[in-house]
Amino acid sequence: MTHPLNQDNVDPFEIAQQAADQIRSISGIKKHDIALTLGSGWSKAADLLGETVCEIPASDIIGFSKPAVQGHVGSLRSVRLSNGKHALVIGARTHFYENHGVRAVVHSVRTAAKTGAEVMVLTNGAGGIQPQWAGGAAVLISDHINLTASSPLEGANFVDLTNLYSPRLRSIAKEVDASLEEGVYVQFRGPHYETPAEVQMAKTIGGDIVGMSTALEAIAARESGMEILGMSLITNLAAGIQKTPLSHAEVIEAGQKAEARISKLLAEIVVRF
Ligand code: 8IG
Repeated sequence: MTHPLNQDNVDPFEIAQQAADQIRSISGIKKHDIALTLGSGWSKAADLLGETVCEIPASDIIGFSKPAVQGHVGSLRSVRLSNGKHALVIGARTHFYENHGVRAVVHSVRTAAKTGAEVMVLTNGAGGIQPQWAGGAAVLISDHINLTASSPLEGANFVDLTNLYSPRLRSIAKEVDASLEEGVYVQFRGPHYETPAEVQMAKTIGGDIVGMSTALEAIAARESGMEILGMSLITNLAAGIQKTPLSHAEVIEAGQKAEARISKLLAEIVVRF
């Protein structure tokens, strides 16, 4: 874990402040109101949200490491919404399985908070445990179960996680699309997908969605005082729920098919925040 955020005497909030200062000076936008992390299948939303003020390679900003996975885009965009608010669109996610440490995983969220964002929208591609979500459903995250055995919080920092995924923001999403369903997101470490037995465990403990992101980021967003909306694109049914083996290619293809529809939905939701 030679990531700069993990070096001795480094304060991750100080690095996030420096990153936010860089974004402010490059974009010329004093305050971003909303931040969105776009996971697999959601990238097109960046174009539909509004007018792009500027696009910054994430590697130009302190603390951001290069994306490891094909299908993940590595840039930060400042977008002006039609309601005049400014959104910071994060197309560069560091996953826990990359082993850069949990500080690197949540750096984008902490940076977003330092740019002024009060709302954090976390999206992902994920596996579905509910069979009715086959074929690219977008699902609101109602709560999560963190199976990473890690936390972005350091020291005796006892942050409350009740209503972590904002009931207010979820109800705005349902005003846009009343057919949106909700589910409990279970974050596994990955990068392997689950065994069918692990999926049955996730179901038994109350999970509806399995993935490799989001929960750790949501915890950091709550610590920073942001309101959180979480949405999963179900690109595949979880192992054992679907009868065929999972493949990354299948996931990418399902994401591409759903992208225009879910991106439009997300753009319509965010402009109401
Ligand atoms: I896309 O089935 C996608 N990401 N853990 N399980 C986990 N992560 C995922 C899955 C899945 N599909």
